[in-house]
Amino acid sequence: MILALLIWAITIITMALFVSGKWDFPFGASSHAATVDHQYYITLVICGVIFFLAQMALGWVVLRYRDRGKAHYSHGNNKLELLWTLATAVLFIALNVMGQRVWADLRFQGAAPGAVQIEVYGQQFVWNIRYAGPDGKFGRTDARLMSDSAGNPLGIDPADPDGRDDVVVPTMAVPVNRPVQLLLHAKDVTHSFFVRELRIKQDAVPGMAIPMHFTPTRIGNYEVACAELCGLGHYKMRSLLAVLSEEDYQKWLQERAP
Ligand SMILES: [Cu+2]
Repeated sequence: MILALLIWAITIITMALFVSGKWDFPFGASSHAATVDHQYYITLVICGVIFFLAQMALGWVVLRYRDRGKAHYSHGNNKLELLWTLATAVLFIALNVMGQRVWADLRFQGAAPGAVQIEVYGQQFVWNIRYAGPDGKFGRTDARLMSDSAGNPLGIDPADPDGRDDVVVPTMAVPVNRPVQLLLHAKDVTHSFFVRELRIKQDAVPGMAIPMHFTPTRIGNYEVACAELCGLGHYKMRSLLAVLSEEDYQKWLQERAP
């Protein structure tokens, strides 16, 4: 009897914590945030209702059959097993099909023309952000020229004129309401570029250049965190993303010109 009450109590407290909204997402600051949140809440509500009913039923069975005499052993039921396996499969496949639309759009479709082009490089344990500078062209890079101590962590080739005005900084700024095209790289191990308010989380994988785009809709400072355990210093691998007005963004870029 105590076990049944405990199961019910834990279930109700857990549900109440979710419903209270205390640990909800922070506000969304990108154009796709509402779609991601909508998909998340559909999943949460469906799973929440099923979880609640299943736990309540579990408590009821514990209470109802607490005397050994009432319960009897059964060999299982193939029809029921088939039913809940199929129901679960249909539910999860449907949720995936619904969710992949926004996921794929941000990764497989390019950003709108005129998007701000930014390269993101993850390495143990910092982020380096590269802008193409006034010429709009990224300079050539060469892994053999990479040197943190010489101030060239990305290995930009000094012989290439396209690279001379490239801006490489440890923090990121983007103009509000303009599409941004990111290209993610990793120098050593897998990292993950994560900004909560933008609803963006994407792995940066060594040897790959992974595109991703978004449009920031709210001016402010947001934390960039590494969301992939990448070594002993993983906890301090963070940066800052500033969403600025177009004017402030241009000023920010100019101040950092080499
Ligand atoms: Cu990392």
